[in-house]
Parts: sequence; structure tokens; C-alpha cells
Amino acid sequence: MRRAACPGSFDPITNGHLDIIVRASRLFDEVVVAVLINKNKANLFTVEERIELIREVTRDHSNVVVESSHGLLVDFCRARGIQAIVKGLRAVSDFDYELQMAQMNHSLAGVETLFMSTNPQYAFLSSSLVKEVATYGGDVSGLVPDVVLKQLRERLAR
Ligand code: COD
Repeated sequence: MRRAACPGSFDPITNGHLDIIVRASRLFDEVVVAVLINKNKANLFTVEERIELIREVTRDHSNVVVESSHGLLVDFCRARGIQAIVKGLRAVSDFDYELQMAQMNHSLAGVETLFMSTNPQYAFLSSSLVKEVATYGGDVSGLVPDVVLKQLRERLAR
């Protein structure tokens, strides 16, 4: 079985993330969305909430599963027989760091990283920008799935 991981913080999942996950699901038998837990990062949504939102927006894609992980991504991949990591590239500015991580992951465990170019519609999109714009009352509909938009509005209204 050809299995790929789509890793990230997904705080929260955006339409840019979702586009990459769905496109990867057409190329692999199974795509494991790996929600990485980084205790040093202040997140708006808990890991459980992020997982729930991703499950909700990927539920029509039966070969997409969602899990969380502590620690190294390559250990997660090894434990699940995942041969490839799929990452989205938005711009040249993403490339330097992504290349560094891809080479480190290959050197640690021989896991390959495949880069998929972002849908130009979502090239400017990141979870942090979405949160910032939404915090100041900007309209982020169309940038995140509807269920995420609803949760985001509720969370920021508190
Ligand atoms: N269009 C296309 N792709 C996008 C978009 C967009 N608009 N936005 C994000 N993406 C893709 C990118 O590939 C990105 O890498 C991925 O989605 C996840 O994005 P985020 O912002 O949710 O997640 P990050 O950048 O915080 O994730 C970093 C990881 C958690 C993947 C990384 O830190 C990691 O692998 N950590 C595990 C610990 C580890 O193994 N460290 C050593 C690495 S060598």
C-alpha cells in the first residue's frame, strides 16, 4: 500500500491545506494527515479540535485518515509504514526551509518528500494570517472551510 503523510500544525486547517490533502489522496492509497504537537507553540485550537475539524472536512475522502503525533515526523512515518511526506509549496520563500527539512528527514530515515505546488488561489494563505485577519474582524470566508469559519468566529468572539 502506498501511504503518504501530510504533516502540519493545522491551527486551523485552511483551504490551502485541504487542497493539498485532497490532491495527495488521488495519488496515494492512503493519506495520513499528521497533526504535529508542538508544546512551545501557542495554538488557538486544541489538538483534538484540530483533528475533529480535519476529519469533518475530509470525510468525503475515504482514504484520508487523521492522527496526531509528538516528536519527530520520521518516527511517525516509520511506525506507520509511510513512505512519503507530501508538502505544499506556496512560494520560493517556503522552499529553503522545506528543502532543509526534506533533506534532514531523508537523512534520518530515508523518507522521501514530495512537493506539490499550491493552488494559485491559495498561494497567500496561512493559518496564522487567517487568524490575524479574523481577529480584527476581516472576512476569511472562502479561505477556510465553512465549519472552520464557524468555529473561528465562535472562538474569537469569546
Ligand atoms: N497552500 C499549499 N500548501 C500549504 C498552504 C497553502 N496555502 N499552507 C500550508 N501549506 C502546507 C505546507 O506544506 C506546510 O508545510 C503544511 O501545509 C503545514 O502547514 P502548517 O502551517 O499547518 O504547519 P507548520 O508549518 O507549522 O508545520 C511544520 C511541521 C509540523 C510539518 C514541522 O515542524 C515538523 O515536521 N515537525 C515535526 C518535528 C520534526 O520532525 N522536526 C524535524 C523536521 S526536519
